[in-house]
Amino acid sequence: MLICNCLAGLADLGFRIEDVIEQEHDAALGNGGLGRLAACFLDSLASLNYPAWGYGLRYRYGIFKQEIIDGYQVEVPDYWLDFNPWEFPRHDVTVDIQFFGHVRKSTDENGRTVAHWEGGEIVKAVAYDVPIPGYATPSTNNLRLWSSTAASGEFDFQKFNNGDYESSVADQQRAETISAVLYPNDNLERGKELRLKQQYFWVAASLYDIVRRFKKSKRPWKEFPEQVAIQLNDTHPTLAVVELQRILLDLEGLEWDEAWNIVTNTFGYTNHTVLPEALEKWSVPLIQHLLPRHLQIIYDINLYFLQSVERRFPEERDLLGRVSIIEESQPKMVRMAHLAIVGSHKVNGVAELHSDLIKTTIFKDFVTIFGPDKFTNVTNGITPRRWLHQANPRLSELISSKTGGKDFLTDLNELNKIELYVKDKAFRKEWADIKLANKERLAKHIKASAGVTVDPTALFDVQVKRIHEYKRQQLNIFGVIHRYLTLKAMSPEERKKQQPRVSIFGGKAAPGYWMAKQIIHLINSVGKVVNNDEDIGDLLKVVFLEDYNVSKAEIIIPASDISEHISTAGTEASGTSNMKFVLNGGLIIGTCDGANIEITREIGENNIFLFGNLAEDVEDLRHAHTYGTHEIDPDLNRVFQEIEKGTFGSTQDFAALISAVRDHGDYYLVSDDFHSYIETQALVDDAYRNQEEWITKCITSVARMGFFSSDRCINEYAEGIWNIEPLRVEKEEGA
Ligand code: CR1
Repeated sequence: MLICNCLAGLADLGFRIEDVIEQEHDAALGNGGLGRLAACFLDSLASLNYPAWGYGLRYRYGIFKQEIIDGYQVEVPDYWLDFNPWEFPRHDVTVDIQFFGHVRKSTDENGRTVAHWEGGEIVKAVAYDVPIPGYATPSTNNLRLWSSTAASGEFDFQKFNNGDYESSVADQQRAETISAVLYPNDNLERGKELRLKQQYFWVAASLYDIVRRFKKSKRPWKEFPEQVAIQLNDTHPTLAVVELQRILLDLEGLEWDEAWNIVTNTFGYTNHTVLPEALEKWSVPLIQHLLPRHLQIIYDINLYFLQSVERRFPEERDLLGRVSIIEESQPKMVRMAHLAIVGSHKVNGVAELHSDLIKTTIFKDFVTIFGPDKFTNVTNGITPRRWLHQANPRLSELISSKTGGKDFLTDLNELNKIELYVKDKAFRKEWADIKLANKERLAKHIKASAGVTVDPTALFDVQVKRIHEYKRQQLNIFGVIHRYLTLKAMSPEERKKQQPRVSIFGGKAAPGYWMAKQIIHLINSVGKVVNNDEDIGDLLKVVFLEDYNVSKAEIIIPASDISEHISTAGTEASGTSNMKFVLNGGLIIGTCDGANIEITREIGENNIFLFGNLAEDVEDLRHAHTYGTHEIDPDLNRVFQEIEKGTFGSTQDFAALISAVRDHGDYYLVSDDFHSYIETQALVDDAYRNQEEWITKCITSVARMGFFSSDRCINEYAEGIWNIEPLRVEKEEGA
């Protein structure tokens, strides 16, 4: 009903709804899978009627806009907030946040030492609320984003009138800097003071909000963990553990043990990566300077923790150093993951392999200390509302016609009903038509944005995600070059028998990640040569789509035949686009990594193209590269020689990509996996030629994807970690 009214209302005003929708800007709040997972979770929480809020920072400049100029990535600021009709400024909801200063201790009337954090500076946090409506329910949750401003809210008129214009606005500007910009790294941490300021600003404002709401209920503090669950989405908000302990201890007057019991029963911690360069550490002097009281509390948490470990494991002297929250380096560092584990009652990974890996590698000692029950797995999921219904309306419609309505959008296991139609001619025809239409739409987009003409009947091979060496876009582009060389060496007759392919790439490189930027440059350079080679024609096209984001994903994902999830085994915690691609009727070529493994288990190994070494072999292979001989795969060597000949232009730019594999230990095992990658890509070509079989694989896979709904995932968090139940809400009619 509502949508009809909107259509009619807009028409009266002389607008088309499509044009109005086009005006909406993607939220620029995240880098990659971590943020997008949170967005799926918010959708599920509201749709399942869980009373839950999201908290974050209202970045003035979120993730940058990517332009490709002469084959290179150029970063441009994205003014996403200039038009954002979804946010509600809440000037009535503000919190004063303190930084710097010093700690004074006093003794109260009971002889108890009380800490007072004094001095320093105050910055004001202002709430901006973004409503999160659930699907087919009146429930609407809230995403509260904090924006920073000077505590006075206006600049110093005294200074201004005295002609000191510059310093009159300086305070305001310094305060606003805190929420000004999102650090654009995915899976990489750099210990910058401003980032630590952002983290504390965000968690302090959010906790103040949560505590204020709890105090209104007038319940005793011991009930706090029954009323409130806080999930740490990676370690970035871990200071919340310390902040809650500070509130309970210094402001509410609780004893240490009572407070700590409340804290640890409130928090849960989700680990999203095992990459060492992504594990957060903050220097002790930096925390001391910015948050002097918090550093004292961190030291106390660590002291009591290490004392308890020592009591239980008196013989194991090394253990204390390994699990300590403080790393005894120069300077000393606070290990945020250790703090998050010690401060939480549950720790989870995001796919089975990943959850096993954290238990046996980076957090092994903590399993010994806390026991295995503290560690659990919650495999990631995606919302079918956005990633099927919205992104692929025709497929959603077809599924709905066979499953008896839209129930599959709230119970994704309903998808299994379509397996009954796998042999149904009309169903298969409509299925194939939808895929072709989606590919035609993408072909148009490719023409408009990259200027390349592609044949929509070719096999569309897609890798879209952040550019990172561990995700191995370099393996993909080396494979593309190998394909090009193989085609070039063929006679025209032989070429005619080959499966035409369009290799589509998209993704942003962190501005400071030089190697990732070289990968983008190589992809574009290869495209330039291949796409203009008349011998090759439509047999191979290589496209880099600029500025990959959620809106582009909604066009790209439904148009994929095969998508690439080819990280070095053990490095991709889960991946979530793998789920989106399969749900949209595309197959996967992938390594035994992250959620690929569970996708295989669900859809069947005949419906996925797996290749490469296993996680359990990675350590030995790396060791062999360093200490033994490292023979580069001969096909890969041919690729390297071609690049070095200058076939794709500037050899200098690409030298580092080659030497990372050939001379510097090949940390990501590109050479080790190259042969099986190429062989498996040949299997993909063969399989695609048999369209009937291919469509059967696609339909079967979609039918078996029910497990990967973020609704299942959120229910697991609710039951296993938060101990909350959904509210009973009348279902909305006609949704
Ligand atoms: C992982 O790299 C996972 C998402 C969401 C990322 C990716 O494999 O799907 O998290 N990790 O769980 C991350 O961003 C900081 O860590």
